[in-house]
Amino acid sequence: MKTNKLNITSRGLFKTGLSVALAASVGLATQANAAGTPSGTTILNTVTLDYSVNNINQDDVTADVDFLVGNKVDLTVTANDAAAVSVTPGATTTALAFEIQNDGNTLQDFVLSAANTAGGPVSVGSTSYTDNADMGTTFTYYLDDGDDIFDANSDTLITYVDELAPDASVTVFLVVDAPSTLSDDQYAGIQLNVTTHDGGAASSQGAETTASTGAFDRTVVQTVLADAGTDGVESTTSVYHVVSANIFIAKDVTVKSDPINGTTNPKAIPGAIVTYTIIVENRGTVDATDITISDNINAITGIKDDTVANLTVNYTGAGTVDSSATDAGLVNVTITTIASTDGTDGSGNDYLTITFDAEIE
Ligand SMILES: [Ca+2]
Ligand SMILES: [Ca+2]
Ligand SMILES: [Ca+2]
Ligand SMILES: [Ca+2]
Repeated sequence: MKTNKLNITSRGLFKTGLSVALAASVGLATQANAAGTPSGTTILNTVTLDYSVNNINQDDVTADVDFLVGNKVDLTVTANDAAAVSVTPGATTTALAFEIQNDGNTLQDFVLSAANTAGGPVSVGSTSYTDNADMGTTFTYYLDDGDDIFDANSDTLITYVDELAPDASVTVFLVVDAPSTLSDDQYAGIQLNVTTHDGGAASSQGAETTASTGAFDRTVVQTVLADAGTDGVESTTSVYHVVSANIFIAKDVTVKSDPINGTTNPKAIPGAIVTYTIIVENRGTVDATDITISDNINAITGIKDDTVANLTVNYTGAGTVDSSATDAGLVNVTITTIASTDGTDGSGNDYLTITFDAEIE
């Protein structure tokens, strides 16, 4: 006859009454399925030998052996965003979301690091993009408070995930500055690296978890790195999509009249009236707001002071246009909004022209 016993060290659960053990073990059994038997569990096996002498049954003889279940390290790191995350140049609080799951059978700490990906294809989920930009290099991480929404006030700034139980997972946000030099429609990939560390103490980062070397020792909790690459490190990528206004501006000049030729083939001689034309268009994917266009005509050598006239703004888009020629020398045009590109250059609600006249000195 042979019996097997399962004792879990540091837990009194299975030593308590049957009804209590059954009720409590439902949740435990579900939780323990994927990761397997928790590390540190003592598995005790007793062999029993029954025999007789001269047909008289003798006392059973037994022998025990036990061993400790080892630490099988495994983890999964996934990007939570379904597609590239839009970011504005200069933004400092745009987050990427990741899920970190402890697939091992031991409570662990998981240390976070990240880097920009350097060109080429980069994916978030099943969507691939071409990396052609970099974000900043200072990465910060936040542990989500459970609502799956990044909020620097309610989520917790961390450098590692502390004490993640077997089969448990957490949502972590990565935040990095978007340089102001980024331009519309660029993509910047980020690789998040998660390194397995010992749980150590709560609120304290344990040492990096390493594989046990040498022969099996049934009295020691030995460690095997069971993740891909057997290094205790898993990584994944996510992607920022830079979205911005892309303001095109150009300036041109024609001669309207001169004192000799009038308006017939006039030339740019002293006393002539010139017409300046300024073209502005938003060729980017996001509205531009609070636009101010200023042109200090009185500061131009060769143009007579205070001769600006016929200031005209042609704009069919939404938003307020305010224009003035203060002291007839300083052209100021302010516009509340220029819409994102309509895909056609030189026309549309994303396009405006400013014209005004001035006299050559
Ligand atoms: Ca890059
Ligand atoms: Ca949150
Ligand atoms: Ca810890
Ligand atoms: Ca257009």
